[in-house]
Amino acid sequence: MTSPVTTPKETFLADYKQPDFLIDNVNLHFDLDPQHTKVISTLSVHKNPNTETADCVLDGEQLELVSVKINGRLLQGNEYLRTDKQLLISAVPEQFDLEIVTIIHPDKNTALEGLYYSGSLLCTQCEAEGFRRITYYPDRPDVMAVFTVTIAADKAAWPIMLANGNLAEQGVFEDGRHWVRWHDPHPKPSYLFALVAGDLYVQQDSFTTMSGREVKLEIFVDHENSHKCDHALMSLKQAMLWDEKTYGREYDLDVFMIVAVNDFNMGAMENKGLNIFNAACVLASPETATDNDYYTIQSIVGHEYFHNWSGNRVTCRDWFQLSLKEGFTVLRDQQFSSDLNSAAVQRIADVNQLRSMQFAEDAGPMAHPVRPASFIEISNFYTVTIYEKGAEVVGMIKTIVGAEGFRKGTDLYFKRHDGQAVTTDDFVTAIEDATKVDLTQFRRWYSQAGTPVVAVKTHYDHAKEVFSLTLSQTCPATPDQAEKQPFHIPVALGLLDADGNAMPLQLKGENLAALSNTIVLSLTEAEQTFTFVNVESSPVPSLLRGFSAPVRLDAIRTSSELAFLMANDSDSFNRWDAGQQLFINVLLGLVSAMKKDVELAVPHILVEQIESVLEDADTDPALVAKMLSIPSENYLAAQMQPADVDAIHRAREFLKTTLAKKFKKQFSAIYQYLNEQKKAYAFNADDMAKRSLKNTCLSFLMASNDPMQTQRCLKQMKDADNMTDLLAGLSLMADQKGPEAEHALRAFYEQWQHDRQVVDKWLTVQALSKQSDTLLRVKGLMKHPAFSMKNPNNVRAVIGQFCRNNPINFHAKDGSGYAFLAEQIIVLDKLNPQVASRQLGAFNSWQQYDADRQAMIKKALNNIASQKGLSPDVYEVVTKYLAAGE
Ligand code: 7ML
Ligand code: ZN
Repeated sequence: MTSPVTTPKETFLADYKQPDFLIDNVNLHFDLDPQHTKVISTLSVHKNPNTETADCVLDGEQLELVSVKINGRLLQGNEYLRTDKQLLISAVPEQFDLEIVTIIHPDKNTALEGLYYSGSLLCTQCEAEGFRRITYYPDRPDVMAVFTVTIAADKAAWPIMLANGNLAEQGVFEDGRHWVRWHDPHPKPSYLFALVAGDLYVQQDSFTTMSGREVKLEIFVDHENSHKCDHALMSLKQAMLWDEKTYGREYDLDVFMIVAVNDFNMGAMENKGLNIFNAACVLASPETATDNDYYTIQSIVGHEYFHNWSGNRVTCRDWFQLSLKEGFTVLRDQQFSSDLNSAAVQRIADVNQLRSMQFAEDAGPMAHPVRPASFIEISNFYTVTIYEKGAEVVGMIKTIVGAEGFRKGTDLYFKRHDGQAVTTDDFVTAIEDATKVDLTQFRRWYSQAGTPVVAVKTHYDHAKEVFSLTLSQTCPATPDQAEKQPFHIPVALGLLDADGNAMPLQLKGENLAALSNTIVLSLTEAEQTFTFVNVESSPVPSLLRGFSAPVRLDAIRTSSELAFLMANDSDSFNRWDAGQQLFINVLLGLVSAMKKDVELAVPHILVEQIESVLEDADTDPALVAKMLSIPSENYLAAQMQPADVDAIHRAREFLKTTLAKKFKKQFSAIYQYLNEQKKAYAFNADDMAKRSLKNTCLSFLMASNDPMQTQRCLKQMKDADNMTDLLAGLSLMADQKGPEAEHALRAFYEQWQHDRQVVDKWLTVQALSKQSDTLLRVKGLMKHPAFSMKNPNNVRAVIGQFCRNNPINFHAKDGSGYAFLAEQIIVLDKLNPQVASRQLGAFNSWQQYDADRQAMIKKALNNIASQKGLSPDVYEVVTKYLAAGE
C-alpha cells in the first residue's frame, strides 16, 4: 500500500493544551464574489496568561494571503512563516490588533467546507474546521470571541446578506453595491460562524419568549420553494416553546434565521442565530414530502434550535468532547419528538437505528468511545457513536438520577458553564453536584468503546417465593482497547405472572415492594445477583424496559416466552422488541433450514402472534405497523457469522410472502378500511399512524404476488394527494419487473422533474429496487441530467442508498457492487472528501461476510488505498478497515 505524500497526523486527547492566544473581538469584512472573495479579518488578540509560548500560530488552509498587519504595521514576508496549514508570527506583543487579508474562491470549493458557491447562493459550513478556509484564525472551539461581520456585494445579485446575531447597520454604495453589518453579542467559537448571501424568498413569523420578548423568525429559501416553509416555522415555534417548558431555556437574540441550501454535506448546522439546513431536511409540502420527511424535519429543526444552549451558549473545549453537545442535543431532540408524537414509536425508531448502525460501528474497525482518545480527521467522528450512543449515555444518566434530578443537573450545568468551552466530564460533574449521585463508574461509558453484552440467569424457589436474577456483563475488545472494566448499567425491569399481570417488585432487604411496576437495577459488577422476595408464582421477567441501556441482551428466551411478552408486556417497547426477537429466531431458523435443504415453514407460534396483532389493528395503528415490520436484512446479517446474504434475503422474502398469503384477507380489510377513512393530508401522529399501517398492509399485499394487488397499488398512486402514499406505491412498483413499473417510474419523473427533493426520492426508489439489474440501472442514473457527483444529496440518494440499503445487490456474488463503490469513492475523494469518506462506511462490516466476499472487498479497499493524494478523511477510514483484516 502506498500512503499519501505526507501521512496525515493523528491528534490525541491526552495532548490537549490551552490556546496560547485568546481573541476578544473579531471584525470580518467580506467583499463577496463567487470567483474571488476578499476577506479582511481584524482580531483583538491577547496572550493567554496560563501558557508560555510567545509564537502566535493560526490555522489556515487553501488561502491566498494578501497582507498581515500588527497594530497597523504591515509585516514583511520574513516576519512570518507559512505552511499549507498554518501561519506563524513570532515575537508578538502581549496584546495586539492583527489584520489579515485573504482571498478565497468559493466557486472552486467542491468540498463544501468554508465559504462555497451553491447554485446561485454563497454560504458557509464551518464545523468542525471549515473557518480556516476563510481566514487565518485559531480555529479551535475553546477560543471564543465576539464577532462583527460586514458583508458588501452587488445589490442586484445578492439582495439578501446574512450572518450571525442581530442586524446592526446597512447601507448602499453609489456603484450599485450594498453592505450590511451583523453583530453577535454572544462570544462564540469560529465553528459557529455563518454567512449566507443570495436572492432568496423569506417567510417571516414571530415568537414571544417566556420573559415576554418578541423574537423575529425568518426562513430563507429559493423562490421556487416558497410554498414549503410552513412546517419548518411551525416546528421552530414548537421547539422554542418546548425548550422553555422542559429545560427552562429561552432564546437570546432578536432574530432567529433558517436558510435552506441544496448543496450541503450534512443535515443541518446550528450557527448562532443563523441555522443552515440541507434543503431536504427543512422544506416540506404534502405533495412533495412524506410523513417521514415531516417527522425528520420537525426533529432536525428542534435539534439545531436546541443547540443554542447545548452547544452554543455552552460549547466544547475540544473536538474530543463533540458528544458533549451532540449526544445531549440528540437526547433533547428525541424527547421533543417523543413529547409531540408517539413516545413508543419514537423509542422504537431510535433503538432500531442504534442497533442497526451503532452496534455495527462498535463491532467494526472504526469503533471508538463516545469521547474518542484520538483521531486523524475529525470529520470522520460525526458518527452514530458520538450522536446516538452519546444520547443513550445521557439518557442513562437521566434514568439513574431521575427526571427531576436530571433537570436540576442540567440547570446547574447551563448556569455554571454559560459562555464556556467545557468537557463531557464537566457535564457529568454538574449532574453529580446537583443530585449528589456518584457517577464515577458511570463515566466509563465515555471512555470505553464496544457494546456490552448482558447475560441473564434466573432461578425461582417456589417454596420460599424467591426469584433470583443473575446478570453478568462482558464487553468485546475493540481496536484500541483489549480489556474493559465493568460498566454501570441501569437495567429497568418488571415481572409478569402467568396471566400477564404485573407482579410486585420487592428486593430482598427492603421493607416494601416498589411503588411502580418497573424498577431500575444498577448492574455495576461483572456478575451480580438480584433477589426478589414475596414472588408468589414463577415470573416471566421483562428486561431492559424501554431499552434502558445500549447493550445486547443475551437472554435465552424460548419462542413461547417471547410470544408471551409480545402479547402481555405493559411496556410497549418491550412488546415490540419481543416480536422482533421472535422474527429473528424464525428467520435464522429458515436460513438454517435452507442450508439443510428441508422444506421451509413459518412456525405456528409466530403466525398466531401476527394474527392477534392484526386483530387489534385499530387500537394503536402506529405500533401495529412497527410490530409488523420484519427486521432488515442488514440487521439479520449482523446476527450471523458469516452472514449469508442470499439466504437471509430469501428467508425474509419467504416469511413475508407466507404471512401475506396467510393473512391476505386481514391485510386487505385493514387496507380498505384505512383507505376509505382517508382525508386531506395533515401531519399529525394519528393520521401518520394510519398511513403507516395502510402502506404496511399494501406492502404485504404486494408480496402475495397477486396481479390484483398491483392494480390496487397503481390506483393508490393515481389517487394520492400526498407524497407518503405516492412514494409508498412507487417503491413497491420499483421492485417489480415489467412495463407497469417502468411506466410508473417514467410518469413520476415527468411530473416531478422540476423538484430536487422529489427527484432524489425517484433516484432512491430505483437504487433500492430488488430487481437483479439494479446496479446497471444505478450506473445509468448517474449519467442522467438529474444527477451530479458534486451534489451530496444526489450521491447519497443513489450511491449511498444502493450500497447501504440494498444488500442483495450491493453484495452481489460477482463483487460488482464492491468494485462500483471503490470506483465512486476514488472519484468523490477529489471532489468532496467528507462525502467520499462517508460512503466508505458501507464497507464497515466487511469482515462479517464469507471468505470470497471478504477477498473482493479487500481488493476494493486496496484499490482505494493505493490511490495517490488521498484525503485524510478517506485515508483514515480505509487504513483502519484494512488494518482490521490483518
Ligand atoms: C444529527 C449533524 C451533523 C452531522 C447536525 C453536523 C449537527 C454537525 C451539526 C441529528 C439531527 C440532525 C442532524 C444531525 C447531524 C451529522 C448529523 N452540529 O447539528 O449536529
Ligand atoms: Zn447537532
